Amino acid sequence: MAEFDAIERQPFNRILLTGAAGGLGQVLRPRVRPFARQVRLSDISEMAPAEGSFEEVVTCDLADKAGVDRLVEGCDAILHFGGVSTEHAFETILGANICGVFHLYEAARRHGVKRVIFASSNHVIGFYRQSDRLDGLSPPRPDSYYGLSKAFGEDMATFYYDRYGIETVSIRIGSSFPEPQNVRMLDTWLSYDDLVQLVERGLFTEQVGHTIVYGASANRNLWWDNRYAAHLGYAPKDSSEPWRATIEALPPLAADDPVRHYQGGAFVAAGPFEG
Ligand code: NAI
Ligand code: 15L
Repeated sequence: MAEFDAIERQPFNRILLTGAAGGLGQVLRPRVRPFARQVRLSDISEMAPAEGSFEEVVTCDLADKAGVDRLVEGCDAILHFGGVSTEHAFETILGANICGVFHLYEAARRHGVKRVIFASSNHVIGFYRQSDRLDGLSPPRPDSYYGLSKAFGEDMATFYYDRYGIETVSIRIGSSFPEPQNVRMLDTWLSYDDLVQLVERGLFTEQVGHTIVYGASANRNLWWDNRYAAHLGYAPKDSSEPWRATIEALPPLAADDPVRHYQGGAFVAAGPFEG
């Protein structure tokens, strides 16, 4: 939206980007520079030393409460992209995603952070059928421990807004990769440019409370209605359509493959995790 782009806005003083060494973290790292005077990059993995004085690197495990408290100090906004990003045993998800999101909001409260962008996931609603049409008020149907952890993160965001006034935009990201990889991703794909647009609008839109927005590009079949996030003015520019012919020419999936039936695709069939 032209009006949004034209708004005079103050960049944040220091934005924290968790998960900075990950796939989306590496995409966001150069693209959040205009949003803040300084960017603090963090991950559990080591990263190459930052270039330029506007970047700093702090290695931190999200499961470490005291470490996360130090990590957040001095920041005025957080892009929370760190954590376990696929399905695993509950015990693996627990520290990084469940304790991690609590540590992050508690540190945000202690250090006066007012805005968080939470990388939530379509796996919060992954057990819905692909024929279902959802909006931001549709009840969660997590498809995995991973999806449960993202639902918990969204609830954490609601609680910290209601109790402490910390505002969050939770982006229920579909599939954000350079290109869609299968028939499901023709519907769930989110281009990197559209992801950055969502992050920017999440950071700079006034009064978001806790807003849940679905992160998909302008794909032909949209499962998700963003009417309750209309105040963000998200207007996706990309579409999966240029990849349709290539993907539809791939060998067909089995008739009962969950990738064909469930919004969360293969995640609905992961586990159990025993022994
Ligand atoms: P990724 O797995 O490439 O990146 C996640 C990063 O978090 C990694 O660099 C990892 O080292 C770090 N991490 C893991 N455990 C940690 C811990 N205990 N403490 C600190 N850092 C830890 O995932 P990707 O694709 O970059 O996703 C980023 C975020 O977006 C994740 O939260 C993921 O759940 C979410 N998301 C991504 C989607 C996608 O299509 N790429 C779709 C939906 C959600
Ligand atoms: C996610 O939440 C994952 O982080 C990502 O790796 C993909 O699996 C994506 O969802 C998806 O559903 O395609």
